[in-house]
Amino acid sequence: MEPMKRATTLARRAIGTTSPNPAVGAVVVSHGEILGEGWTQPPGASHAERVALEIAGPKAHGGILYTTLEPCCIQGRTPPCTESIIRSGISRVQISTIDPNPLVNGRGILELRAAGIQVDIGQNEFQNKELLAPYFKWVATNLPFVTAKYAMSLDGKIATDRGESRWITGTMSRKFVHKLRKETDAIIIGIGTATQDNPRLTARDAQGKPRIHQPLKVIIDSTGNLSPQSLLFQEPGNTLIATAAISNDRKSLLNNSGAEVLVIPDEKNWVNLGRLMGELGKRGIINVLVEGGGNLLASMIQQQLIDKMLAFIAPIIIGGKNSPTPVEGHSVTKLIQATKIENTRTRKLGEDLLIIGYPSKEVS
Ligand code: AOF
Ligand code: ZN
Repeated sequence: MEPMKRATTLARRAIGTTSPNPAVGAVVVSHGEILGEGWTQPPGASHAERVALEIAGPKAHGGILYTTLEPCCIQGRTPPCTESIIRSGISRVQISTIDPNPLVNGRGILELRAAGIQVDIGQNEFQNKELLAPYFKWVATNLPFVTAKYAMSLDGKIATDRGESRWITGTMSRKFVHKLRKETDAIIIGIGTATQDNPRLTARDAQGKPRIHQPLKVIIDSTGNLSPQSLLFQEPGNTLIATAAISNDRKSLLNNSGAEVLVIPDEKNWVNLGRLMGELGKRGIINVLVEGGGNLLASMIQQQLIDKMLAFIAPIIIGGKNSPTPVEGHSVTKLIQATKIENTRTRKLGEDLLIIGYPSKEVS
């Protein structure tokens, strides 16, 4: 495999464990041979480049370092990567994307060049920018990158009229969703979904065992109705309940189950979703996955809070006027007002189809 592509593959392994640090991959190559590989370790531990260089050891001298993000030149929780690159005797560095962190932003490149190292920029930039999109957004706005996902039948239903929804999609789609959960810092669902589906909201490995690193579970529950007996309380991972109003009794009941309760009403006395995003961003959450239901998705879309959409479509027909659909809320009155999804692409997952796209944020 081409080394920069390999570095991107390695970076993927780190997603969901490094926030608010970017997930980076690095490869050290000499005479066409891979000598060391690395990916960003959890906050406070080594960056990708350092890991790869340490594995390569003295043989890195004269070699090429491939990295998905510009090496840092700052003393943060860890020493600057530029320092270890210069010390290693690497003669050339291939950088895919420039670090938007104002403390780095091109200075890493200047430092390497000043030390006589050849630096090339831009290889595989498209793929790595997509991988690093949450970090780029968070650095620019202090807000998380929000992905919404839902699974529906070919006729656009997310459950039968009796509420049965397990399972609409096939095993490959469900595995894909577990990968998404592993890669996110927080999962958001509405109280309707929390009550009806009683999900555990945990990221699990291939054997079904909960992973060490769990996303924050966020429940949008305007009136604080979530049952303290919900399955998600019996699973690993922290829970945050966002409400508009809650009695002290309910609040302490939920606190006693281990949940944090955040009271953030908007003018309609619903949960202020924009403020919630701000709060998550402040906590260093850069990646959020919205898993429904229909009312939450409608509000998120209407408030232009979604950055990326994933629609899984299963080749079954459910039928029925009363079977629920992925986005509820209110219909737009004219088609011209519909939210447009841009840059769509598709993937086949077993018999299911996955449509990926980006909601347009232009004002209509
Ligand atoms: C790299 N390689 O793998 C990552 C980088 O507090 P620290 O020391 O971990 O530094 C955090 C900053 O380092 C972060 O804000 C970003 O600019 C950069 N992340 N840089 O060279 C890596 N994760
Ligand atoms: Zn670094």
